[in-house]
Amino acid sequence: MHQAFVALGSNLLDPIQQVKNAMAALANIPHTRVCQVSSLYQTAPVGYEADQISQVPDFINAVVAIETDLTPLDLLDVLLEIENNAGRERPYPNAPRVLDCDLLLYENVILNTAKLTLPHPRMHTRGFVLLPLFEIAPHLSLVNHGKIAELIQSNQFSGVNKLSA
Ligand code: PH2
Ligand code: MG
Ligand code: MG
Repeated sequence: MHQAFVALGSNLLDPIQQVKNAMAALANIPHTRVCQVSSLYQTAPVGYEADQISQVPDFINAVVAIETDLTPLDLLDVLLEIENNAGRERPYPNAPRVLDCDLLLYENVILNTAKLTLPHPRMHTRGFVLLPLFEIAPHLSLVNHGKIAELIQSNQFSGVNKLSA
């Protein structure tokens, strides 16, 4: 079995329920088991223009640790299927979404293909990924960016709030 981490995000149509449904869907992937789930976090939108941001709903984000016998690309296909089953549409880049399932890490695999980049290329900059990831894997280091604990320390991320269970 191979350890992997998946980031979940939603900012449309009952995001808390969407993320909970996605956690259940991950537990049903063949040849895969869920090891740990983070809390849910309410997070301010990241990566939008200043004039857009007031129109973008907050996200619910979480991170899940899994073990799987699937290859990274097979796992990615299943994650996209879970997004599609949730009703994911892609009308324009970064459109509000019912569900985003991003493969963050797969063991220490480094991959740069058109379909999949590992580790996820932006994860080290994103509080909405690093804070839930730190909750379930506090000792983790990223190949090119060092300890996630130090990334969190040095970035002082704001707008990431853990929801009480
Ligand atoms: N996902 C994005 C862009 N910005 N911001 C937050 N807070 N949470 C996300 O999941 C998110 C985002 C692209 O996938
Ligand atoms: Mg994403
Ligand atoms: Mg995605």
